[in-house]
Amino acid sequence: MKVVTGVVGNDIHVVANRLIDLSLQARGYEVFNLGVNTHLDEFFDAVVETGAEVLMISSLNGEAEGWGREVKLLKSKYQGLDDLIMMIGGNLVVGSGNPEDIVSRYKGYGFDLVCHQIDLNTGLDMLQQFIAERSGS
Ligand code: B12
Repeated sequence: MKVVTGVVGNDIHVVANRLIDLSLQARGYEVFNLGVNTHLDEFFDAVVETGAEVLMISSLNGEAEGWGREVKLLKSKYQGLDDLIMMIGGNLVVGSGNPEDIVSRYKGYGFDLVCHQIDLNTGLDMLQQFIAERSGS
């Protein structure tokens, strides 16, 4: 399964991005890593170009909160992304907030899986479970 990943916005925190790349590969995914400082439209362009089934975005400095609001509008401009699995993780706000509120806000932005301050392997297990449930196995 193909995954496009990267760190959204003007966010230069690279360590988690490298770990995500390696961990996804270790689990058998084909990874297209756009790295840090990636703007939202670049993610969707890469999904279309590669035919990826999963878009996995990181935010460490919290600026995804601003970008998130544009996700639905931007996604609607591309054809054929209805089945794209949208996942986001890292530090999803600037400062702190109620984790339940943060998850429901990002689900409202159009993300299927929201991993606010959740360990990477737990998040990747959630993805695997989501894929299995969706395919009915
Ligand atoms: C190293 C670091 C830096 C380095 C980055 C070097 C580099 N090129 O990577 C430097 C010094 C440059 C830096 C700069 C800044 N930083 Co900084 N930085 C850190 C620090 C200390 C460690 C980050 C790290 O690498 N951790 C190791 C990795 C492995 O862990 P992680 O990033 O937490 O990722 C884990 C999970 O979040 C998860 N994960 C991440 N993404 C995803 C995605 C999915 C889908 C899933 C499932 C899981 C997942 O997986 C990882 C492993 O479990 C953290 C504080 C901390 N202790 O975490 C602050 C921190 C991230 N930085 C912070 C800030 C504010 C900044 C600056 C804005 C500071 C400033 N005023 O200039 C700038 C940002 C500049 C920019 N344009 O982005 C804040 C963000 C706060 C927030 N969101 O509210 C933090 C949390 C510090 C703090 N407590 O305030 N930083």
